Amino acid sequence: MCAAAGLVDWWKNLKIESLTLREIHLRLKSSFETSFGTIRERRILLVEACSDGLTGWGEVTAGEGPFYNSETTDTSWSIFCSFVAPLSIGKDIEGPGDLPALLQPIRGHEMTKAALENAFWDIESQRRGVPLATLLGGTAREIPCGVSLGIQSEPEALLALIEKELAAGYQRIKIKIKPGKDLEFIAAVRKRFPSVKLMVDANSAYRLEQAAHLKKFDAYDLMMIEQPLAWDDIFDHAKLQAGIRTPICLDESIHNSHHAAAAIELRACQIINIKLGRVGGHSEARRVQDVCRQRSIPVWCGGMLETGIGRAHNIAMSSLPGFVLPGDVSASQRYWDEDIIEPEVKVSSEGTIVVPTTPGLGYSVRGKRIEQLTVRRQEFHPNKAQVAVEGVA
Ligand code: OSB
Ligand code: MG
Repeated sequence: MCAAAGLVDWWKNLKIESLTLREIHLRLKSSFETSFGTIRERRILLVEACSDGLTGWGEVTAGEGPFYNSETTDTSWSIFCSFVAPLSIGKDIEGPGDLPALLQPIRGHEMTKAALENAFWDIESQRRGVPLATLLGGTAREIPCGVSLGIQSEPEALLALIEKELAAGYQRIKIKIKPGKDLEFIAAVRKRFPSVKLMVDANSAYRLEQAAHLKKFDAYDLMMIEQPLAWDDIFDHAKLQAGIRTPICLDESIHNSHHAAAAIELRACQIINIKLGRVGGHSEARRVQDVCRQRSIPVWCGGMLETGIGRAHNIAMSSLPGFVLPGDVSASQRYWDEDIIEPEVKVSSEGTIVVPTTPGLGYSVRGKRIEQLTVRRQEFHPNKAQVAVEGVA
């Protein structure tokens, strides 16, 4: 825990006084199947940062295995302990916007770095006494929400799920697809729900050679197809987009604003999904949003089955003006029996989440519950870390 709060002088530098990394285990209410595998038991890393008597929280959005991107819970633990904490602990920064430069020597590992930076955006928001959304440049009072539905065994099961989510108010439906689990499902959904906002997410399950097959999706008035081709590709997506009408949305391939500019200029996509972890934190996420807005490319906020901490950061980010499409940010109750924040994230009957107006995350973090869920923890303080840095530098 942090030392007691003193005078909060936001114009002064922030010192990175202590960091705590925790792994918590949390079971999803129901398993989530994508083209790369099925997820049920989540192993999630949380970063708790202290500065000026204030506490900030960030979440590492890496998966348990390297199947969405190359990061995992365990690689993130290792990179955080060996590199992120030693590079940052004890340092003075003007604000969280300085963290990307501080962590710049570490290549990749965006989700690990994002958790630290986002924790400091939480702190900065508190010490300035402004809501996190406002601090980031957000203006929306509520954000439009969609749901992401995992691959089901039969179209009937998917239709039942969609029925339920539409009744709850969600504004758009995303369904996960993979070869063999695509057209039949899309056709069934379109037939039952002729006017619903519908999109599909392939998580890199197809190859350019399957363009003729993907072109058949054009008949179903999809808002977009998300990441049909390889996780690290932009070029083939441009070739695919030239031959299909359904707009392509990139997720996995966009790690920074430079990638976004390149993908847009190459016409590899018409929409971009921004995930805070994937792009390395709020600073870069805002830049991706800027690049897209300048080029009239709509963006929306993706999800990574986050706890309330990651979800609160997603809500704040989604209030930025470029986020014009419903995102994958939905109610806590869809994921967890009990979240780790209070109150839980709730969605209105119009399918929106109200953006909090209090400083910080806008939700309180349930410390005791986190303690109960913790399976390992590591603390970092300036003096100890300097020893660790010697072996690293
Ligand atoms: O591609 O958007 C994705 C979950 C895990 C990994 C990748 C993705 C997803 C989701 C879930 O679609 C979105 C959510 O509800 O958090
Ligand atoms: Mg996706």
